[in-house]
Amino acid sequence: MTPFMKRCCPMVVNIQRIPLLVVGFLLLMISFMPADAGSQEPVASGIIQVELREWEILVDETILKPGKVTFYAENQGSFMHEMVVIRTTLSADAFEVAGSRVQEEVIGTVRGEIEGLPAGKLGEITLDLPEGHYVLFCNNREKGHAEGHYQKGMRVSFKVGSP
Ligand SMILES: [Cu+2]
Repeated sequence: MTPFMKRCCPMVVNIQRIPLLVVGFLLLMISFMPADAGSQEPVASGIIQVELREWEILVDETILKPGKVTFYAENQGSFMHEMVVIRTTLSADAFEVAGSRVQEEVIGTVRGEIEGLPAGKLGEITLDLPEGHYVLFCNNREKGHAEGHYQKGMRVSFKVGSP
């Protein structure tokens, strides 16, 4: 068998697979079509991506459907961080602080947290969240720093329920 023949045979097989490829492509197209483009509906995925760094927390979704929500957090900074999920009526920048740390039990209900996430590491947690206003924040502090991570800006709001 010549090298050409060897290359030729897989092509014959590929031609027979074309109808399957077309069906697969169409299914892919349908799955990417937005159900209701431009609306402010809560996202259905129940997944929220979180980036932690000095000194901010970024999220890719700010409105989620009630129920199971999985947080994928990545520490993109160079300090150790954490991610506390709290349900509270207070805005993200209005928390009571004592000794450069947020008084978690005073400001709302802690629903869960990823503790001690080292620089460059990923953390994951799934929580069952009822409707409400939530804040993600980091409650770490550095020795010798007057302000804790929360005070330096590591906090962000999100909502569970209708916009
Ligand atoms: Cu932090």
